[in-house]
Amino acid sequence: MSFRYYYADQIRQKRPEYKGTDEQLQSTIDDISILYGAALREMETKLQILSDDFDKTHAYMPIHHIQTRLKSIDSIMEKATRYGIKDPINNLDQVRREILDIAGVRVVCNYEEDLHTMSSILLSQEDIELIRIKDYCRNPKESGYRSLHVVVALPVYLVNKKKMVPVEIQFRSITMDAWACLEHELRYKNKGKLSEETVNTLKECAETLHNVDEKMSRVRHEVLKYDSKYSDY
Ligand code: 0O2
Repeated sequence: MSFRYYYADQIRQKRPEYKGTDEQLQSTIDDISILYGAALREMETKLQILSDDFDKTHAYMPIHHIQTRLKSIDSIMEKATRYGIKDPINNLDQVRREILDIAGVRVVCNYEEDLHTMSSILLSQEDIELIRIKDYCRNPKESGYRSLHVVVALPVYLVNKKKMVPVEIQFRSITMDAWACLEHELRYKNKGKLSEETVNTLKECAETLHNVDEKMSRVRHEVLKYDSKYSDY
C-alpha cells in the first residue's frame, strides 16, 4: 500500500464497489478536505470577527465558543444511504449536492436571543447564500432537541476557480448545547436505544433548561438596563 493512496485504499477496503481508480478516489477525497476544510475556516473566521466587533461596539461577546467538524467519509456514506442515494460511493457528485452538513460549525452563544441575532447578521453578508433554515428553537424536535440550524453556501477561491461550498451552522445556547451533548452521549452509549421513561425524562430536562434560558435572559435584561453602555443593545 503506497502512502499516497493510504486513504483511498482504506475507503476501497470498506467500499469495494467503487468503480474508479485510486487516483480518482484520492482526488475526490482531497477535493472534499480542501474545499470543505477551507469553508469551515472561513466561516469560523467570519463568526469570530462578528464576536470581536460585538465586543468592541457593545462590550459584550455573544459567542461562548465555536466548534467545527468535517464529516468523515464513513459518516457521509451512512447519511447518503439513509437519504436514499443509491450506490453513494459511485455517485459522489449527487452526495455532495444533497448532503449539506459535510462541513459543520457549532456556535454556542451565551443567551438564547443571541442565536437569531448572530444568524441574521451573518445572513446579511453579501457573499453568503442562504440554502435553508430549520428552527428547532421555536419548534423543538420530538426528543426535546433545541437549536437553530442554518445551511449557507459561501465562496472558496481556489487557484483558478471559485466554488460555493455548503456549511451547516448549528446555533445553540449554552444550555441547549449541554443538553444535546449529554443526550447524544447517552443515546450513543446505548446504541441509539433509550427506554420510553428515559426519553420522557430527557424531554423534561430539555423543558427545564429552556425555562432556565428564559429566566437567564430576563436577568440579563434586568442587569444590563442599568448600564448605559448597553443602551442600544
Ligand atoms: P453530527 O455529527 O452531530 O453532525 P438527519 O436528521 O441527520 O437525517 P438533517 O436534515 O441534517 O438530517 O437533520 P437535522 O435534524 O436538521 O440535523 C441533524 C443534526 O442535528 C445531528 O447531526 C445532530 O448534531 C443534531 N440533532 C438533531 N436532532 C438531535 C437530537 O434529538 N439530539 C441531539 N443530541 N442532536 C440532534 P448528526 O448527523 O446526528 O451528527
